[in-house]
Amino acid sequence: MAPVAEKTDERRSATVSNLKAKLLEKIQAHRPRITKLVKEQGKIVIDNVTIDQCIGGARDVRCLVTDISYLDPLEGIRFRGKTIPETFAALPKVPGSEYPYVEAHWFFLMTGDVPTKEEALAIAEDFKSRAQVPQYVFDVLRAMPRDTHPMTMFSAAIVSMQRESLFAKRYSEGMKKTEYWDPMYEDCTNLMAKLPEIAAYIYRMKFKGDTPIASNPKLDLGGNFAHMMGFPKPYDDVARMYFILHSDHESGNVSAHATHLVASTLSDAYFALSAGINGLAGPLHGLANQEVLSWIQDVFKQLGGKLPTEEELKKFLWDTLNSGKVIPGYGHAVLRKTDPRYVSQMEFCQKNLPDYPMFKLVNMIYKVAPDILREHGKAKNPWPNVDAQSGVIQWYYGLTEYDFYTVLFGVGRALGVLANITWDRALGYALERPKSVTTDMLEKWAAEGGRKLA
Ligand code: NMX
Ligand code: MLT
Repeated sequence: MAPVAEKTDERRSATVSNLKAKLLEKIQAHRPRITKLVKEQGKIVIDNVTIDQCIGGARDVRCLVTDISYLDPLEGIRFRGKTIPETFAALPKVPGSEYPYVEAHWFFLMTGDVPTKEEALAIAEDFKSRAQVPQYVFDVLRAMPRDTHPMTMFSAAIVSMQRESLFAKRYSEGMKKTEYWDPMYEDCTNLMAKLPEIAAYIYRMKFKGDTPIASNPKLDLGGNFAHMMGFPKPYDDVARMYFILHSDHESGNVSAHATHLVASTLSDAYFALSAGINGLAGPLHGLANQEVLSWIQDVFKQLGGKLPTEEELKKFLWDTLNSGKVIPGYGHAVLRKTDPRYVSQMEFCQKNLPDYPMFKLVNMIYKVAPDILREHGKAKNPWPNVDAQSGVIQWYYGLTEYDFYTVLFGVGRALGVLANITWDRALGYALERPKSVTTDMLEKWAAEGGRKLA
């Protein structure tokens, strides 16, 4: 039986949904595995670090743990052991929709168990009871210059709610380490429930003449998001697909890592997620999806609005590379094949918008870009990533303000990183603090053929 101190203190969520009780069971079963690994097997070597990894962004160094997703370079992402098609097939679907409840994916990422439809609906109810965004968040957003980037607004809105943190409150009152996960879970769930409305508010305020649409509590998260954005069906399914696809990509990507790093100081979820969103806002990470769209628009502009020939496209790609820019949406730090998230969206396009010129152009790029990148000889992975395809779908359904695309990525990414930091606190993961060295040291160790390990 759970010790009294571990009983969940937010009765509301325990009564509405069984997720928290399940999570506690899972946490209690998992803790002894971590204790054993650290105490009995802690000195077993699992990796070593070379000078180019030290200078080159720690690529491929195994020094983070997560059980929520794993990224195989050749296969792509698995959420809790399931591929993308397996995940979509397993999770309960919203009636009349081809895609699952986002709320079901939250349950799945948190616990590793596929929820029943009733469990998914209970999460949807729980989210609704937490969804009201404080008025001061809207006031903060309205006080910002209207030309502020939507990612800046999104990050500011998140951090502005830090005063709501139950984790910070409970920590200042003095709580046991074994209890940390509980208010962290509460903060993460409260945040996740509010993010869709915050994102939609930013969109409508900034791009739709300041005409926010009130939430419809009868709808699931994806359906309500589409409603608040002002887009008719099937945008609800686009939202569900998009949020699930972008949810998690193991722990080393910048948004997940930044969230984890900040949370490792026992900063609360509001500080941590805002940091992760700031990382996502970089063009080498989540902002690439807006870059892809502006780049594709340039292709059309330069060619007078028509589809290019293969030769014209090849020249455009080479011009991009020769001007010192990257081909946005191509390459990856881990993947060494076409991103299955790209494939999943490609299949959606083939079914729903097969003749759309922009989709045709994306396919043409897919045909020529890998060979060009190989010939260029720099990128280790010449294949497309998630961002190469996602903007086209948004554009087709009327979301043409591509500055907003990374906010969509951010709402989806929150599912994974918030589940991760809940588990970080449950398993007592340490303050993250890798060791740095100087260039002199690297040169000395290089001359000696390697650093002498004790
Ligand atoms: N176009 C041109 N050059 C590239 C590309 C590309 N798409 N991808 C990698 N390179 C270059 C890279 O700039 C580097 O050049 P240099 O040696 O001059 O610094 C070289 O190839 C080696 O880089 P890699 O080891 O292949 O890639 P890395 O792990 O450093 O970076 C990305 C991964 C994703 C940042 C990189 O492939 C890239 O910049 N891609 C374009 C931007 C993009 O699509 N980002 C989105 C990633 C997914 N996401 O959503 O986060
Ligand atoms: C992601 O989804 O986070 C990106 O593909 C980047 C990464 O995994 O490094």
